[in-house]
Amino acid sequence: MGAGPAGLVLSHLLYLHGIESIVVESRSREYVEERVRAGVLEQGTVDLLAQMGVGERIKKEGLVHYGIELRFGGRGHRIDFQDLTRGKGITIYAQQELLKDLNNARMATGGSVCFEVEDVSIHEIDSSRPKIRYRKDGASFELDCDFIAGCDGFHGICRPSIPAAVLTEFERVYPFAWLGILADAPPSSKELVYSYHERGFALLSMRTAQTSRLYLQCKVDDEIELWDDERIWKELQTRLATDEWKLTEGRILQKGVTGMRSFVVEPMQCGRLFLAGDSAHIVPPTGAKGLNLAVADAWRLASAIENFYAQGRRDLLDGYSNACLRRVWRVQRFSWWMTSMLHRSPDGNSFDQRRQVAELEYVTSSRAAAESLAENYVGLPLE
Ligand code: RFL
Ligand code: PHB
Repeated sequence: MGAGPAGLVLSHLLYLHGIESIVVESRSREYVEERVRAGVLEQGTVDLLAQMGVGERIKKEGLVHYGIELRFGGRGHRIDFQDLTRGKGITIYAQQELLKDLNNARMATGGSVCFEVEDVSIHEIDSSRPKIRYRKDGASFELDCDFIAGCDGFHGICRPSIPAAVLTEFERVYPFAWLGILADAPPSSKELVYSYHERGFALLSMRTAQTSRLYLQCKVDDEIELWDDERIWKELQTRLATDEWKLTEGRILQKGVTGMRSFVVEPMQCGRLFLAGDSAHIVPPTGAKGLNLAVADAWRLASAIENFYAQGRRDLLDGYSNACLRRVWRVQRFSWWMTSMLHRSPDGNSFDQRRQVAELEYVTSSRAAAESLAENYVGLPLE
């Protein structure tokens, strides 16, 4: 269920193992392939995609970075991933480009991705023959499955289809949001810049050599209409300013406000339904982890299903949730930590602000602290 990163990676991995799957998606292919979302791929994600035969365009067009900058007090401090992680890096590549690559790979190998379905529901997940029902073009369909993978994102129907008594939810909603823009302007920095400022957090990222992606901390209930282009650039200029550096402005191509939350549901499975990606967990975007975590779940689920068919083993399926959750909670911790270090909380006081600056000074001056950030940012190994 769901043709996002989790669903498409899982479906293609299953194909490579010789296992048939059908992806059911409520949106159109165009919508999924145009929606602007993530942009940072961990080294392990890039390596996995290359092994799957989906890495060609990423290798050609992706921007490989070996560090990020933390900016505060009007000065930048580089975190050197190459040095701190023995040569690892990240790749900037838009999520919607990855989805195009994955859809093309599924189509080229006879895969079945069914877009624009309606009234999707799942049934009998406790039986050995769970079912998916949906309508498309006015006709009703029922899929008889061995397994259902709930890859339908945070607002999907799979998680709510599990009896509430089975699930425990863990959640934190942050008292601020991100305003994100895509701009027709060459990136003003070679690497990502995470800036802590008294007016709030700002992030400079990019998509290509001609396109910048920038974010500003804003209020949770800020309507996008409040932010005309002039105000956005003025605020970015202020929050990212240093003495000798200049932010290049350009036409704003797209803008939107996103809320920030940390969320985990346990367990990530019930009977023959397995949740993967945002359907089971959400991280605030400050650590750039959501897509990568979705891919890690999909990889683990594919290997558990493969072991079931090839060797009759059930242990990896039974242990799926526990194995995923170990990584999920580590990534939750890192994403929460990056978020709390870099944002101005409306609930915070002067003590919190001094503590944040002390934390930033520690991370940018202690090798041990910088190593911890770098190790998590480039991504923990897929074990
Ligand atoms: P998705 O991508 O939400 O895909 C779920 C799919 O399921 C479909 N669907 C249904 N299909 C059938 N039936 C239903 N009832 C359905 N209900 C929903 C949806 O249409 C959709 O196509 O989940 P998935 O695969 O788990 O992937 C998760 C990632 O998309 C997400 O975590 C990232 O985008 C988060 N994220 C980032 N992650 C990173 O790793 N690095 C980043 O730099 C990064 N930046 C970001 C982000 C997310 C952002 N926003 C907008 C939330 C930046 C932003 C601003
Ligand atoms: C992005 O480029 O969209 C991006 C980069 C880093 C983040 C979040 C989003 O932490």
